[in-house]
Amino acid sequence: MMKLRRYLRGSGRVLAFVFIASIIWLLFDMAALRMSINDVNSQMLKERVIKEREIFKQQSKMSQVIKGGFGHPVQRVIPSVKQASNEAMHVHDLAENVYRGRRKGQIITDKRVDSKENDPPKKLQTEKPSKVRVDLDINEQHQLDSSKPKPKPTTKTAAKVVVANETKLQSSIQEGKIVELPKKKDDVAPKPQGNLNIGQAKTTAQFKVEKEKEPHPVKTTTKPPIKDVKSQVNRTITETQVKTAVKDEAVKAKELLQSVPKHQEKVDLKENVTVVRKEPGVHKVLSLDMTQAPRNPNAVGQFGHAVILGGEEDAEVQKRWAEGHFNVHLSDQIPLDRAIPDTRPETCKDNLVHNDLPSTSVIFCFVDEVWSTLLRSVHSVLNRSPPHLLKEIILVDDCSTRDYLKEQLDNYMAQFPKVKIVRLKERQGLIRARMAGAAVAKGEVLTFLDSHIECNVGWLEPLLERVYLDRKKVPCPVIEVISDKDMSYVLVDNFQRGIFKWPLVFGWSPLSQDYIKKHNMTIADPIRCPVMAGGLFSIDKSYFYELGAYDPGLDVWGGENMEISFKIWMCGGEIEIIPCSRVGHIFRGQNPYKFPKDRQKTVERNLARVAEVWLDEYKDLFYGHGYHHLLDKNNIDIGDLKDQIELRKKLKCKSFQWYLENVYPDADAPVVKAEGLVFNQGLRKCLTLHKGSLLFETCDLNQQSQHFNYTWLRNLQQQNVCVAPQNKEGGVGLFLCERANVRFRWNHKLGNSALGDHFITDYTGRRMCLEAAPKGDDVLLRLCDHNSAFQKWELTHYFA
Ligand code: LR7
Ligand code: MN
Repeated sequence: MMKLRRYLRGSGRVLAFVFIASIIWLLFDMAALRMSINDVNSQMLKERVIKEREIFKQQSKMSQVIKGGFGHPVQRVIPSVKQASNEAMHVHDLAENVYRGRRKGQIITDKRVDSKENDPPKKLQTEKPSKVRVDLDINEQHQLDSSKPKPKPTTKTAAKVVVANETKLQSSIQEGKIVELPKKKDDVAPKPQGNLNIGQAKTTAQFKVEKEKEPHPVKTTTKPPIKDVKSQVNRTITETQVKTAVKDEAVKAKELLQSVPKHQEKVDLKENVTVVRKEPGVHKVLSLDMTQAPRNPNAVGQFGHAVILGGEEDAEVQKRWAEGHFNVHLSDQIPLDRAIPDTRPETCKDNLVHNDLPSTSVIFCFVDEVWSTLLRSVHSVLNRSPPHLLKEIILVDDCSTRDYLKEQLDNYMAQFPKVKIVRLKERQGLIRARMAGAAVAKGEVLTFLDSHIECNVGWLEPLLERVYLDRKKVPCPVIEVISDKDMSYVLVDNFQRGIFKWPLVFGWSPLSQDYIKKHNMTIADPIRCPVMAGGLFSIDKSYFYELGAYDPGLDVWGGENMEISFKIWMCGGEIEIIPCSRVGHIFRGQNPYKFPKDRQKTVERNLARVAEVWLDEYKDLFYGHGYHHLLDKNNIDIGDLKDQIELRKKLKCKSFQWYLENVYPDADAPVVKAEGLVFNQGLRKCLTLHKGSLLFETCDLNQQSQHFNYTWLRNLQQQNVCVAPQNKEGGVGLFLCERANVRFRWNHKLGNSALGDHFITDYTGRRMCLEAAPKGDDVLLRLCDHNSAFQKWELTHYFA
């Protein structure tokens, strides 16, 4: 023992010291090694993201324009996407290998498919699918799973999630009155003006509002939400992040602006004093996108890529198609927060917007929307909107019947304090649903979106900037296509604007090259838009109410885009498409929800209301394009229009003719089908209305008595006097015109068609035609004879 002690006192101590020191050294070394591995990993991650972006840029550059149609702006096909994707795949694979050492599957390659066909595809591909599946390590972070609501978890993690308080029905709301939320200091609840009174809606609108309060942790008694998504949504833009970004970019922007002359002094003429106003600052549009480096780049549909499912999934695709009239089965597999390509024109990123833009309430109305698309819509707003501008997201549930849209949706959304859910107790249709959303909105600007969209990077500020510049501007994003079949995000053609064709059918049409040249337009400039598509736009809230919101008499779906478009333009506003703001939308071939009444009747009734209120003398163009039957009050009750007509007067709105001349000059809108002298080929004389009777005279353009109109209601008339069969037997006489009366309708077409040049009456069952008596002393109704020159008539001018 003593020996041992002595030994340790001597050389042994040194040895022990050396031994301990080397162990400590070894530990440090290992730690350092680990840190450097992490560095390498994150560096590689960055590089990977950069590479992916480059690939996307290349894809955009490679994009080509293909021929488009009236249905939607031309979709651009990316021919070499497959190749580009393969490159992306290669990058991914490399990364995969490095990260995980092995890879069991492949990433999906893609194919852009035109989404115009309505029906579920029989088969989504002809080749054998290169089905993509990446088997991930179990420990790897999850993508936001978009599949149907999952069974409620029993794990403890769910307890982390917070839920919003549900408030009970407000009595005012139950009674169909306007919802007034408690006022905060700077939170003024909207005061709907004009005609917006939900209580006045045709059906008794009863709204249940679930109002968000400050979220609080779930009590143990509270049912856990479907899924602990909070842990998965790991990228949330914080206010501070944005403020710093705004600050930095504002500094840059200021430097840029130094060369621009500033108007710092403005003279207030009323007061006759000079007021020095500080010009508000500007900054470059924020390109905030929390999905830029997605957690799982290999996920199905990531980056907006097309997905081709394996043939074995066809049955499931077909089975679930009707749930949304798009590929629901596929949508459910795509991350709720997937990345999509930044499709803005290059210059958009450098655009300056004001630092003090107004805030917006984003309003989504939905009825029986598919879970994954609804959530992807909401996440796209949360992930790509500057939080300081996003006041709230209001989900208006238009009385959906699907279970998952009730408590499960409440629970899911509870983790996002900005998301509020308004529940309508009766199906109102999207028009009144939007008004219910607007009624509770607290933002200065209302932004309406469909519930199956994906907002692209930088989408919001360019819209708000337009409203900021002029509160009467109503900006719409470019609506891009999310394929209903493969869920790919497809670019659309530039310079497209929304128009209508008769009978008030919405469509897209490109600006003419002349117009583009004349106005020196670039692809990033706002485009004046005669009619908006309807679903996606921002509008100053007070202006929306000034315009009387929507006509609350419009039911369910359809026509409201015409109404608001005519109203905006004719009453002093402007509609614009903003190319720097882009939002993808799933175009469906069919409405996936039920209409409370017949769909066609609902839509045509809405359109008739719009025509009656806004089209003036042009409304006959609407009726004349297949809607004659709407003129007959026995067929249809379009409801009371007094309020709408009064509103138009009160707002001193301009005429429809003004709209056509100034907003949509290239519209094809002749007030009559034909006009001028009515020449009879057999007699070689012209029809004349003289002292209340019809006769024939030598044709003379200067004779007003020989001038007739052939109208859109297919009447042959002079002022309000119509040429019509006297009875079903053979006489023809003159009558005061009656719009709805079938007796006054003649079919008349020029040319070579069967019975071309004839006037065929609608009045008799047999084919009876207008005929000049051979002596020229009478006008008769006779069985049609395509050879008879006395039944052939020609007007001086034909417009349609
Ligand atoms: O009764 C209803 N209640 C609702 O809440 C019917 C519909 N909705 C919801 C629905 O869930 C959806 O979110 O309203 C939204 C629009 O309905 P969709 O998606 O069935 O309409 P759509 O995209 O087929 O049709 C377009 O025209 C409509 C006419 O009323 C609306 O204006 C839609 O908003 C509009 N959509 C767009 O403008 C997107 C681009 C389409 C184009 C071109
Ligand atoms: Mn839609």
